[in-house]
Amino acid sequence: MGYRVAVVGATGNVGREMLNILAERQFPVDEIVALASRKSLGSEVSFGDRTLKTKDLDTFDFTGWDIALFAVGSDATKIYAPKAANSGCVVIDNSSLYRYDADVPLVVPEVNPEAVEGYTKKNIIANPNCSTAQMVVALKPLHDRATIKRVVVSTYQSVSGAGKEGIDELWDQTKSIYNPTDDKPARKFTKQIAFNVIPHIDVFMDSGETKEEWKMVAETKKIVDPSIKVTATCVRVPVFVGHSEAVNIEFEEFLDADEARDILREAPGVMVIDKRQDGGYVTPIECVGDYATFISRIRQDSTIENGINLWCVSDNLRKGAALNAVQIAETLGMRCLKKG
Ligand code: 11C
Repeated sequence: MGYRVAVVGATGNVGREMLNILAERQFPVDEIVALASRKSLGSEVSFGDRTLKTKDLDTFDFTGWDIALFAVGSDATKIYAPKAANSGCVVIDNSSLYRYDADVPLVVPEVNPEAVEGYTKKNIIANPNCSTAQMVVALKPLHDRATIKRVVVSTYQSVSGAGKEGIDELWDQTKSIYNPTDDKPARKFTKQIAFNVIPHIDVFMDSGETKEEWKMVAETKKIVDPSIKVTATCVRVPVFVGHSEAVNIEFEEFLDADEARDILREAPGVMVIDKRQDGGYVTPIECVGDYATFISRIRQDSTIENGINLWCVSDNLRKGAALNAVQIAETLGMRCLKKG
């Protein structure tokens, strides 16, 4: 016996990946429905070797459905997630709307699987931001060994983090560089993204940091440990899929780089590729379609007493969004909503 599962926002990049991953991982589904806004109504999406016709989110009745994976923006989530949750369906939400709500668990199953049990307060579980998800998978096993004091992270985030419009803008601008008569001004991003980098993701806050940077701080504290200090600089780069991060970690205790590498090799969800030679590290193009968080360039930071530097890369549409949501559903099923 399996679950009745709804995917909300099924025609978007993340919604499609949710359907792919549910099928790939053979999530025990008795019935599945793909929901979308009225403008995408009737479009078809794949679920394994089946084709699903999308249904109207606005009129859908969630009563009797077990789990809804939400991949729509915060505005639509605000309307439809409470509707689903109040009908008894557990919402796993990829937007940022509920992440910082004390009554909603924020879960990365390799890090804080036990937190899913807190879903009962609102019938909602939040999925973190993509740049946080991959980083905490790497931080947690190191924190357990040597207690992290402070993290300094710089991100190199792909345009797919900004949705289909971000992907289209990089593609169109890149083509227009070779065909200057077909000028494609920046729309989604605030500056040209083709052959450029932009130190700005999400809105600016009064502090001068961006919301993306703030999210990495707040979410790491909520998922791993509130005592960890994090400072982030988030940068958009002209890469289609795969976020990369240069992470500097300061610990309470000394941690040798070789030991850190051994710990990470054993850590759930982590793949270490760290050969200390030309090409012996991972770049985003190599992680597309994969489940793992890849770690390379593990080395001592000799400028501080107990420091390690590393390079962390993952598929932002998978571990950063759809995969993590499906893993939450699996964890919820194992711990709370057992079937059969
Ligand atoms: C980006 N990380 O790369 C963002 C996308 O809070 O879920 C995901 C935003 C979020 O633009």
